[in-house]
Amino acid sequence: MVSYGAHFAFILYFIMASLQLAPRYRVVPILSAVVMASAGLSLMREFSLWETSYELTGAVYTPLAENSSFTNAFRYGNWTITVPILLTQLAIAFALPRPELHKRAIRMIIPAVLMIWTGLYGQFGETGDFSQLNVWGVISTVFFVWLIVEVRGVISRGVQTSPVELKGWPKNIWWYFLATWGLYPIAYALPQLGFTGDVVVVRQLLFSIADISSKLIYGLILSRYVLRRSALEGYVPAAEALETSPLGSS
Ligand code: RET
Repeated sequence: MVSYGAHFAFILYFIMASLQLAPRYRVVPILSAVVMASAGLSLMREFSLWETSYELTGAVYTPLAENSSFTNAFRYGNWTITVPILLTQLAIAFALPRPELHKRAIRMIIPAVLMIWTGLYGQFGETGDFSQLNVWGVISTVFFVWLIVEVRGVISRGVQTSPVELKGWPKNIWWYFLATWGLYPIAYALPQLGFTGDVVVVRQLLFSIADISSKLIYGLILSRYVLRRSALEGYVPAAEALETSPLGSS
């Protein structure tokens, strides 16, 4: 509930933030608003599915009925939409020239989608023996490593294209990316990591922390970066321009 509430609320923030930006950067927070809407709807669906699948008895969640099942598969479906957007946003924020932007976005999206779909298949194998979970988890991780290499390339270009004052930003975004995207494979592997507690509950907690970090806070960071970049490149938002003009202040 915290997750989808936060995602829906920030749609407004990102739309408003776009108004402060030079036209070439406006699409960065707008894409965050799209991600917020898409993830919010998917998480709301996940929440209602949870409610029809489990009941809190004492301190533990127990399945409500034999024929009701809970699945995280909707999340993976949703990532297929949000992950390509999150990656493309990065290349747009770093103002890569258009042909390079397209090339780099596609080179990130291919391993990302393969990572998600192989993981989606693997996560159905977490009951019984863990061989399906493990084999497809490893295959998915290979695509993740490929994706990390591509993202590293975009980050390096970001350092090159950023104004001197902002060169530290892409480097920090890189560490932030690794720390937050790295939470997803941990949540996936919980049963195999020997975790014996309430796996379904702890996994929802991890996914929620990861979602708020990799979409919402990531969007905030990118918006602040393009806001600074836009100002350094000489853009003055319309309202401010009016306030500081002789006409506006008289
Ligand atoms: C899976 C399967 C196990 C191996 C790996 C995985 C990685 C998933 C990631 C997901 C990122 C999702 C994001 C969603 C935002 O909307 C598929 C769990 C490596 C990195 C950022």
